[in-house]
Amino acid sequence: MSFDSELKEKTLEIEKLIASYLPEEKGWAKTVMSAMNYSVMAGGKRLRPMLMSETFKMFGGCGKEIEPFMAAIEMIHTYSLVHDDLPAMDNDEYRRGRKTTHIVYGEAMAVLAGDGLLNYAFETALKAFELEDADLDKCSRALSILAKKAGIYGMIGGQTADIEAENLGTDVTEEHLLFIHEHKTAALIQAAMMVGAVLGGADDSQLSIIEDAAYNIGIAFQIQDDILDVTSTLETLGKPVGSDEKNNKTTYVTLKGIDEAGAQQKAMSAKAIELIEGLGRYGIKNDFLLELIRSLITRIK
Ligand code: GRG
Repeated sequence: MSFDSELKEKTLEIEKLIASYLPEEKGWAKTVMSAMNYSVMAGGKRLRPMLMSETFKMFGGCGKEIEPFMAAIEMIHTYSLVHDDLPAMDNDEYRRGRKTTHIVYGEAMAVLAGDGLLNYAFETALKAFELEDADLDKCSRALSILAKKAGIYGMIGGQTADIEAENLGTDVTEEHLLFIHEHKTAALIQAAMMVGAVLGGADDSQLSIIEDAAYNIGIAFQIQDDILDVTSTLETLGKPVGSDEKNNKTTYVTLKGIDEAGAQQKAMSAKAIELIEGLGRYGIKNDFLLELIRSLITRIK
């Protein structure tokens, strides 16, 4: 099967899995559940659950405990998008080719849907502990990675630094920008791959290789996001382009120019591939995962 067909098939399977963990829309709080489901089921590449499941398989994982964690990370990712699109943050009208949650449900309900998704992510991940034969030690290590990488020492910390960097203009240094990218973007990609590795049975030194590889993937992914914000279109991306300029954001592209940003993106992707290929010495390999990382270098959305 070609990589593209396999990617399509796996994305559909992940969509189904995520849908099976979403709340039923009923009762007096039905509106928030409906806004949560609208946001999660709006599409998206499902990259984080896919990286998680492929890393899990790479380490020989085969149980069901990965599934609640896959749904949980997509819920956390989606909440971050819902909140990021709010008028108080990026104020965007389109995401994943659809109207953003606050445009459809109003601002108050979008705040609550984001909060709901973040909390429900942990309610969902905890379901892994209830599975028969669950390895509770691995599950609690995985949960702790997920919580930390999504929080103030991870994604929320990165978003804070990002918001404060707006309007600093040329005073934003490369070091500052790297902190933002590492925390806002790479942290959740690290969480995805590290949760997969821990549940799959990686030891500490292998886990640290995965953390490093995911760091490189995360920064490369963000640089490509910055490039697409300048070079793509609303139709292709499903969200507005020129958003960084609108919000006065310093990005790799404004700091280094498109060519150097592109070269750095490729170098970091190559580093990630080299680190993962290095695990081959332990007999740990997954060709689909490597192909997936390669595909991010040339992604157009
Ligand atoms: C509100 C705490 C909080 C955090 C927001 C996600 C985020 C942090 C901001 C959104 C803007 C942005 C450029 C984030 C960097 C990560 C990123 C490129 C997200 C988009 O991820 P994709 O491309 O989205 O995987 P899909 O829609 O495919 O799932």
